[in-house]
Amino acid sequence: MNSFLDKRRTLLFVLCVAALALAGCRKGGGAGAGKEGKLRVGFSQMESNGPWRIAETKSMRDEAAKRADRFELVVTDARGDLAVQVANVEDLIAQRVDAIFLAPQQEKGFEGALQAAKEAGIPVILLDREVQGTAGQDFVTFIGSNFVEEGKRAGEWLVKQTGGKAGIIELLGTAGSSVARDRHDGFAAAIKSSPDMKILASQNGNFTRAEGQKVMENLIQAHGKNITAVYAHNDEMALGAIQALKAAGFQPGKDVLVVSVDGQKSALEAIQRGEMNVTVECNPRFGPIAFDTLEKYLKGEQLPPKIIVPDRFFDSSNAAQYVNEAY
Ligand code: GYE
Repeated sequence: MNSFLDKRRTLLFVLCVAALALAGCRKGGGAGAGKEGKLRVGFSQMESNGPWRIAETKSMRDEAAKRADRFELVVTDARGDLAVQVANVEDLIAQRVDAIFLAPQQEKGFEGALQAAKEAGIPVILLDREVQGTAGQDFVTFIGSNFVEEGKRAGEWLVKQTGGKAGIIELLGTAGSSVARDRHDGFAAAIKSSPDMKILASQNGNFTRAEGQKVMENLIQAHGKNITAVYAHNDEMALGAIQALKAAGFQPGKDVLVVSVDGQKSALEAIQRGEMNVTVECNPRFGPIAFDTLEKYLKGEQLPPKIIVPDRFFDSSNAAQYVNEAY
């Protein structure tokens, strides 16, 4: 046998194996493929300041763990700072992850980061809040609730319950977030045709319990007994307001009605105690739908610009039924 030919065959074989190995790696996710060819996916969380955010992150981690044969999840937490969150996203791009789930704190500010992701060929799926831009171009799609509808349902309940007459304190969510704007607009639309539904004050409580409580304390000083209802953009602020009302001698849930959004466990418990009246559900458990949507995208399926998750409505008639499954 010709030894020269033998050597050439061996070399060819080695090259083939190397080429196949390379192709295998690329199939596993290109430049960003992580261990064992899994897809490395980033989740940029804006903050972890209450049960809603914690439940959302947990749901994403749990789902990634269920799909561990395919995915590896990298979570970043911007601790409520927009600049930090933009830097987090830029860092995920620099790491060349294969996709990014983004829960953006505010609507504006992500333009540059989204452009960079696009240039790097990294798909971005928005979770729970929106950004300015166009689905299918600046990001893949938005998965979340219809916030205008949430505000509307809260307002409609209050109009019905009060016979169209109330002195309302509105506790707003984080300024510049799509959620705060939409929950305000939906509520305003629902009370518009009832002239005696008066918003005494709308103030930012930043979606946190401590700020909700503080703002409410000040507003009680300013408006006293004219306050007959509180509309809070989330449960944490509503729970803060309840504290302030109790401290000032009010009976929240009775002489001051408390309407909110989210449906966390402590809110359902407050409903059971009669201190909160209703909360419109906003479900934070995005894990399954987020990864299903990413899988669809990877298969090349056409996706709608928005994927709206349905929300339930919790009051004294069903709080006991749902409190155990709440977060
Ligand atoms: O209602 C609130 C959280 O963006 C839909 O943000 C989310 C909202 C949620 O801080 O509790």
